[in-house]
Amino acid sequence: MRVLRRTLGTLLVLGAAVSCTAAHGDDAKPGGRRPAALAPYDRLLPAPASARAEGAGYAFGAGTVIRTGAGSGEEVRQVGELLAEQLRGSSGLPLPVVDGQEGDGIRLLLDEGAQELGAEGYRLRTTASGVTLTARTPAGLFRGGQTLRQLVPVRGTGDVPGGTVTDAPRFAYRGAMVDVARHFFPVEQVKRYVDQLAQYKINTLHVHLTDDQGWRIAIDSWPRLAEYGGAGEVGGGPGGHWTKEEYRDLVEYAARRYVDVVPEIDMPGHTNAAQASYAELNCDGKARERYTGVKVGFSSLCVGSERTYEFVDQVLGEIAELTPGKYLHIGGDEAHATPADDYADFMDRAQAVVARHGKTVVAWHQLAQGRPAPGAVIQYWGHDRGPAAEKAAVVAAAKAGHPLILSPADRAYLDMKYDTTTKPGLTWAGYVPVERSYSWDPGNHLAGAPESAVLGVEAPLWTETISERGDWELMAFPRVLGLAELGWSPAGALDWTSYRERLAAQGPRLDAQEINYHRAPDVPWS
Ligand code: NGO
Repeated sequence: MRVLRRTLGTLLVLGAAVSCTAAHGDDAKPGGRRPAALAPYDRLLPAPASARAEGAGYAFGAGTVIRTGAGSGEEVRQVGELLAEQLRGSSGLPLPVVDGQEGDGIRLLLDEGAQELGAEGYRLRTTASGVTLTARTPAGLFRGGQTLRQLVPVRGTGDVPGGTVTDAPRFAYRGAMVDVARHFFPVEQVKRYVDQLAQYKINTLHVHLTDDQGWRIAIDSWPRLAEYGGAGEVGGGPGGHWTKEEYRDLVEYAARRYVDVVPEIDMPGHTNAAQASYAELNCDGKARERYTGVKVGFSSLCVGSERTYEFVDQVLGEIAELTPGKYLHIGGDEAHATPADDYADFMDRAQAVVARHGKTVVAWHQLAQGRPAPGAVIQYWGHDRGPAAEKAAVVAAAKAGHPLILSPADRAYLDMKYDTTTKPGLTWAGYVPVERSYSWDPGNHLAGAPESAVLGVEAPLWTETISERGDWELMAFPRVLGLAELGWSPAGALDWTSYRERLAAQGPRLDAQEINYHRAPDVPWS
């Protein structure tokens, strides 16, 4: 399967290269030929494992219905309803969802025996009589539906060209993170992002819920965390927090799009908001002032106090209870105010708490220099010029069997400025233009870490400098699409020259969705 996929990926890249040559005589922009000229199956983003145009197409129009197999169950029906809703939005068609596979239209077919498609893969086949999506799971049908959205016109109706896509992800974990602690954002904004991400097959949303500047999730046993610790943010704005109802609603909304929500409670540093809310969390018994600046590394829970571990247990218990997914992120980054031995002791106990609540730990890569518990997932956020000792510890952890999530700050951090002209953002990991954020291979990025240890990739959006939706989208788009492709597409399909054309072809789609994306000069937007 792997070899087959690699070959197919190469074919696809070859296809793109051939089209490029053919376009030389065109009135192409310096960056390449006009993206609109790319054939629909060459335009897909993320690039599928294999795609071939062949035969007659299907006229997607007023008569189109969506068929979910009789007896395939409520979940497939829901996938059909959601796909209908999404396609109605762009086409204006009625698109009723009906039972039964007989007849023309868009058919969703669950085939539990299709082992080769895995947990999220799908096959999409278009002929004159319709489009058939086949998958082993409802998640696979949903992912295939997102591919179909890219094969229909951005607006209105028209032909879906004949052809076949057979597709499955390279990595199981394809994430994006949002920091709602530095600046508060309502759940509605996060849902909008989930929709934007799910269409590019991202399957995990990591929410950074707590930091020095704010605590954003209600905890019943420690109510002042959100009520007091949440009432502020960077720059002195009012802040805010999510109720448990709002959080559950977000989790459910994301789940319907096959996006898993991973909550993060950052510890033992990045805890000033908690220490301001409760005096007893401080070794000197004195509550801290709320903090509205952007410094890091100054706060620490009181590692020697048993009360701290009651806090950790109760908070993580309530968070675990809100979390259907298996992962719970406990931060662990930049605990500069916690001595190294204390850090390792604290993280031992915090990891044990996570296990007791039935979840798997995810932590930032500093945990690798402590004592990661068996199975703990390490999230690497270093960069090319970062300390060798840190990288070595991450590589050693990977070799010892710890899965890795890769978020190299000089590639995957969406809060790094693109270039000198970018208004929001930071530069501590350097500028990250679109090409740089795309041009790396997660399979061999960390020299010495085996590809088999790589669970996937994640694009974090930190919000020290981001307080409104426009800037959020400007920083995330289009770079997050590149991360989506790095997580999904076979290694053989990763190619900047082909990618930037496919990315340019997404422009009208991003426009239609009113996404405020950066018109990066290295991409030949039409
Ligand atoms: C670091 C730091 C965060 C900052 C971010 C800004 C990690 C894991 N800890 O990343 O607190 O917000 O950089 O880019």
